[in-house]
Amino acid sequence: MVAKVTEIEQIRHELDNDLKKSGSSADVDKLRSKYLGKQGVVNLLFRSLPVKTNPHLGQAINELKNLIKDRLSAKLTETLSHAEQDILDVTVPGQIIPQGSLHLVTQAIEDIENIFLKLGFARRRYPEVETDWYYAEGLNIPKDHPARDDQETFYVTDNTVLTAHTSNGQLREMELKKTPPIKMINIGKTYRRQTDATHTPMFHQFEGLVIEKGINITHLLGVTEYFAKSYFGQERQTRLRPHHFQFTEPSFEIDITCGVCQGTGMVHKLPCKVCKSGWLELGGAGMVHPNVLRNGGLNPENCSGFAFGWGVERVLMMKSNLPDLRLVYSDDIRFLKQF
Ligand code: FA5
Repeated sequence: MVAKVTEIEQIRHELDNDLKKSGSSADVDKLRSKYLGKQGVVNLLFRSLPVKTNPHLGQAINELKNLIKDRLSAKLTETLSHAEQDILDVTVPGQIIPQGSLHLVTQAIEDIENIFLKLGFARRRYPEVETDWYYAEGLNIPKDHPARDDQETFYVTDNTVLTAHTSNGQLREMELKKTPPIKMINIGKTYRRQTDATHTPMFHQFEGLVIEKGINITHLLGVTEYFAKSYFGQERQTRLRPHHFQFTEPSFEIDITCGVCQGTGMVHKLPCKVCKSGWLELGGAGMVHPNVLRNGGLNPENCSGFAFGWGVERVLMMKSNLPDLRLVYSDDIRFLKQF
């Protein structure tokens, strides 16, 4: 028994020395067969025990076996991590990581925002899930009005919707500021149950609102002209067409000259395929209805205002001559990386 214990001690000692000398995974493999192989040190030790052996001795050899296993795996990990360092070649060219960019709609929003900031407008964001009052009733759109057509509007509950326009921001801005002057540009997401080449179910609008004593249509024209020339180019012109909105009186559609035919309606003596008439529709606008001013807590006797609401994706489409608006929200990287 004492002889065997001394032998175990010697084996441990020998293992220490062997491990110190080994430096590669091949060395560790050799040690594994030396100590743990069929004809290895541990098995020979087991076989050399007397038949009715002392159980304590068997236990001591098992502990030795586990110790050898642990030490060998630790050594293997150590040699592998050294090997990895050995093959690190710092002269190999680095991997080129593809670089992303801002989405084209985000870029358009930033461009639009910057144009209006230069004119002194304050950038606003108002709720996308809105109550009936801000979205319709307070904007002079009564319950039975066709503008509430639920074919187009996404209802959340009977009294709340996903906003189909950013005009809800008009009343919210009046409530926030309480008194004129008001000069805001509200850019936000809007939702309608529509989808085709010029419509997407989610799109963005930018809504301008200017209220002060003496504001009239010429101010609306000036801002419209400034935006059109800044965003599309100095050669572009705008015009007003009579229209109807419940929350403005009078109301207009604003058109801008087509960038392809420069407003002539003709390209190489043929009708322009983009606009057909020389003009493209920019969006709705008008003088804020007195009822809306009152609903926002203002007195129409003391102030007046204009408002407009235009589509971000539409102006982007017009500027970049996009054939189909749905491309903007596709995940086609070949299209997106052009911007
Ligand atoms: C309105 O939404 C009015 N609230 C605009 C307004 C504001 C008028 C303030 C007067 C005063 P309209 O429904 O025409 O108007 O939409 C405005 C613009 O949103 C359109 O000219 C178009 O550019 C864009 N638009 C409308 N529906 C979609 C859609 N499904 N996808 C992409 N753009 C759209």
